[in-house]
Amino acid sequence: MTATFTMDADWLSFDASPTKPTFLLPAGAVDAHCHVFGPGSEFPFAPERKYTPCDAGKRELFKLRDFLGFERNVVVQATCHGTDNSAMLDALDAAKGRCRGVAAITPSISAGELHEMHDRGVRGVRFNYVRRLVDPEPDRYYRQIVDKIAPLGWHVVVYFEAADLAERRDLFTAFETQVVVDHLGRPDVTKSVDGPEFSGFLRLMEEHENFWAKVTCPERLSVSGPPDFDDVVPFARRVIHRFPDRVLWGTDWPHPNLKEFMPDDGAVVDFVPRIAETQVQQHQLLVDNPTRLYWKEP
Ligand code: 0GY
Repeated sequence: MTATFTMDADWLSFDASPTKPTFLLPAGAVDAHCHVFGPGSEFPFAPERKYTPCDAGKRELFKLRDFLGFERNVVVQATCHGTDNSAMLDALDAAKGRCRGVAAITPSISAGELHEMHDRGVRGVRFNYVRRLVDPEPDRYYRQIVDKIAPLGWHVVVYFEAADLAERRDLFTAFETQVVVDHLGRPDVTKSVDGPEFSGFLRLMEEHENFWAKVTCPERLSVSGPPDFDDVVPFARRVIHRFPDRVLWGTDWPHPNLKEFMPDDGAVVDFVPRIAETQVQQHQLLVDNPTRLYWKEP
């Protein structure tokens, strides 16, 4: 029997008619943070999920990729699919080399399953510590996974709230893989960019050359809000300026769990030149860095 799902009553669906960005993406640009949701009838959502989204499958993702001017995507497994990576892997297969994936796995995964995922384009795993999305596991759970993926040259993507970094710092810095921090480590942008909290994050990147940051999701981090997200700009600029070869960028389409408004993905792309101010920075952010992390064999 085909599963049917009803999206949450307060779910905001992605904008199906975005505007064309004014910013012309460089050739080879990668949307390095996006998701696929279902469709639920084909790829059922996980029983343990904390939200039920709208369907947002690979066809819509590829249509958006072409419309905005990206060449490639990195599809990050979303928590609504738990550790069943089928929808993400199906998108990778369909994209024929133009998509890489970041999976969610358990420590019991076999070497055979990992190698199959690698062949299909997976290059990392995501550890999510955001409690409204998952119930985090004990540290040894994540260490066991890292031991399994490190030999494949995969990296770890970590998603956490800024206030939780102190508690996880020792765990993360012990990982010998590359470590990519989602959404600038979710800073409180009402605080100073020079304040102790964000300085601590910058120090983490300074002291650990295997750490990368996604300078993504102004719409999630901003308190001043749309259309300009001005309060996020100094945080993103600071990271790009200090670590130009360790930053990634993506749309975060289909923008899960936004409750107030849904961004226009054309405007999302137009945010890039506000945070990466030179053509050199833009090329590193959109082309060189994601290509190195996801398309080059280690
Ligand atoms: C994001 C952010 C969110 C959701 C997820 O996997 C997810 O469910 O990542 C969020 O709600 O903050 O990166 O898409």
